[in-house]
Amino acid sequence: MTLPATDTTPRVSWYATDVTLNLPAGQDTSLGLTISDNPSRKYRAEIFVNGWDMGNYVNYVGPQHRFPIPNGVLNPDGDNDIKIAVWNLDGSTGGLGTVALTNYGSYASSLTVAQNGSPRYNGAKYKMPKAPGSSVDLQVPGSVSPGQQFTATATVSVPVDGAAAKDVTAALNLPAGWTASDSTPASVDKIVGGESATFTWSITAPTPVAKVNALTATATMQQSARQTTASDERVVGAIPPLPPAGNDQISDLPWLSSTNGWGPVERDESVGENQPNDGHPITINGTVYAKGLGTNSPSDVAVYLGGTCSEFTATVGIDDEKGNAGTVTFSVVLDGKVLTTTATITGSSPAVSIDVPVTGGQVLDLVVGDAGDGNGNDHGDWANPVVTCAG
Ligand SMILES: [Ca+2]
Ligand SMILES: [Ca+2]
Repeated sequence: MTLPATDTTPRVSWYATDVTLNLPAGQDTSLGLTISDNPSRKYRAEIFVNGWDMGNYVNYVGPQHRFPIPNGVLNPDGDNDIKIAVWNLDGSTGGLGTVALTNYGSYASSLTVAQNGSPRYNGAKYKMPKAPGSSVDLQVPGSVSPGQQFTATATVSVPVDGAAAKDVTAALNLPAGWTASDSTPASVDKIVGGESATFTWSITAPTPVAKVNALTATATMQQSARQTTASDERVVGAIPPLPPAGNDQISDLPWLSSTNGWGPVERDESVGENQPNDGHPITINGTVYAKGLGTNSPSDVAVYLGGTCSEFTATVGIDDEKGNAGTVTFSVVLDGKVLTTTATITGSSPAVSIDVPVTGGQVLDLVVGDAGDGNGNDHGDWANPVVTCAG
């Protein structure tokens, strides 16, 4: 087997050869294709035999240098077409190296294997899809508040070489509870190639509004005497409600998210066991607190402040339900920035007061860490965690 040349230019090169075999009848002979080269040369190769992809060779990595070619792919008594696509990874050390057919051995056998023709190229299957005759671009806010009213626009465009669109209308598909005005305009007589038209709606989000809302605009038109459509979908998120004006207990507010090391974070009770609502009154060193969060490290409660709050205060410690056991740290994080972290607090530590400004912050995270020694007995309590907000 010979190669015409070694081409080291940085591109894909195809190496092709025909091999006529006349292997002895009545024997099962196994052949493979072996590529050998200096591993400092940087290229990859895809190996095809009789149209079948036999594998990918990476000269500078290996480890595979031998690619068996099963009978049924290889024709032992006739012509074989071997093609190797090589792409060089730099401008000087490309391939291809030495390529050889290797005999793995012959065994007397009555076995005969039928040839399996590879699938031919299917021009219809792989042809480029037809360019769409029109497109829609829907514009809506990324997220909205409950009950918020906003304007949505859908721009319908016809490509430069597209057929003119006539009698164009546009409709919105909204999630349950959302309402929209009729479109302005109600319809457009004609959009010629290279032009566009914009439809607008006044939309009102429901109260409450779901976290994820898919809105779709679909334009319907006549193009080349046929009715065609084009559409665009956008996802609108929800802005959580702002904390009410005054001093708000975190356990009375909705949370953006919460994570906990043992069951869920509990509201106004200790974490207890790993089921919801199985805790006890929050108690730190004999003092009982009616309000607060019962956690087990590692824990994180995220609350939306929306830039309307000024101060966060809390009293923290390990709940008495674990005696003197447990070691934790408490951190207050505002928009990803740590405002304060306590020293390690143990089950016998006194309660610790936290008081930090949160002015202008959007998202508050109350984080309980395991103090580096695992989370056994780490029943951290946030007693009276309060944000002071303008509403
Ligand atoms: Ca629990
Ligand atoms: Ca711990």
